[in-house]
Amino acid sequence: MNTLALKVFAALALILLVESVSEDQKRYDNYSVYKIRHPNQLQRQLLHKLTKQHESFSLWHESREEIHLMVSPQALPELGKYLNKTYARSNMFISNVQELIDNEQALNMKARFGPTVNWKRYNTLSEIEAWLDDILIRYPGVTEGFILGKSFEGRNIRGLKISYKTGNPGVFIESNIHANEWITSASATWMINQLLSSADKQVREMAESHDWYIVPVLNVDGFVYSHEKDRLWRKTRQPSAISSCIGVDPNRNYDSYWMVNGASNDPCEWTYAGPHALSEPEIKAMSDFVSSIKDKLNVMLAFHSYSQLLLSPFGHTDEEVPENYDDLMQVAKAYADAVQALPYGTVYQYGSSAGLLYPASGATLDWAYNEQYIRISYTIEFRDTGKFGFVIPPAYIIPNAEENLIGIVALLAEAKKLGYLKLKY
Ligand code: 0X9
Ligand code: ZN
Repeated sequence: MNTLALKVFAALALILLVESVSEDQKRYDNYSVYKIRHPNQLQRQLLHKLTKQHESFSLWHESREEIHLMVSPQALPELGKYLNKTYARSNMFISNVQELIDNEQALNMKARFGPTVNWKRYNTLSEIEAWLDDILIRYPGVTEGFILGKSFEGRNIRGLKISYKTGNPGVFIESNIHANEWITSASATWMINQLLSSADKQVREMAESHDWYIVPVLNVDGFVYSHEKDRLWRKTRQPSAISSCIGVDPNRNYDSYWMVNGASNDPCEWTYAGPHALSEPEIKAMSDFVSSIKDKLNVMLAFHSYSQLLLSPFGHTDEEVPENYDDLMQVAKAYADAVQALPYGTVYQYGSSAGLLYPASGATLDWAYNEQYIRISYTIEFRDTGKFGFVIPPAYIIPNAEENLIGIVALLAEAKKLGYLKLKY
């Protein structure tokens, strides 16, 4: 074959590959995302009513300052009516969600011919697992694989323990509990690599003086579904007995103030808490595993995206704060300052989950704090603040992971200073 024929053949093969992947995937053609700034009580209430139409509207983000709302093209006139009626201040920041998804997929296809995990594209679950196997072979003395349990669809939920010596304080990292937050597992795997191979003095020191338990993808079924069928899928994949809508928000399913606040009993909603606490096998598995080693755990970090926030307990109420709230804020400040001091200059806000973001109960950080006595417990909402949202291009993986690793160095140093990293019993 001559070179031209070869090029044509390669191009055709790529097109076929892209098409076979995108075949029967949910499409978001001309879905747009709007920012509504400083919504008042009435604007918020009416907006929540709108979002009951699940096919047309979905809430990407909600805080005191801003709401991000994805709208189908068919529902644009209705959004227009809402904006006129309520005088809400808004602007569109994504005009076509499908375009972002297509760009991401094209990049994934192009980079697929390189090494499997190089953080230049988003990896699938099987690629992440193959990479974990390789890590276990390359670092036999200090790594150990563990299995949390099985997902609803029967997949193993895998984790990696890194330990350089005995008697270290324990740090647990839970990542990709929300299926569509791909930057979380991409960053967690990058951090694993750094903990094992970085030559940076402060990273080495941190890596070797803690025991790490890292679960890069907790919601494995949802993650696979988000790769194969619907890029924006958030929940688990367990069907409901009372509705045709599938899945539970796993970050409302922990057994701590379950369904008390900011959680829905409607299986069609993004924040559906499930029929009962721990109804999701993934959360039951996590709960059993963490309970079994809670005496060794001093820190819990739950990776999410997006909004650039470091959130502390409580999430179930904004009417009280934990007894060590001042310490939690001091540790959070150390993290945010360290992140901002890097050349990227990324700004993270910090505060209690319910105060800074919104009340929501049954989430990992609260359960770890309230039920497992892990006194340093946070949710980290990674980049960005509303340019790409969940579909953040892979070029941001390394900057995001880099700054968060340095943030965690500072976070742990401050927690140590305050006496939180001593052996618990
Ligand atoms: O709502 C969530 O579960 C988290 N945000 S996300 O956009 N990644 O879904 C935030 C959880 C923080 N906890 C509370 N607000 N309670
Ligand atoms: Zn999340």
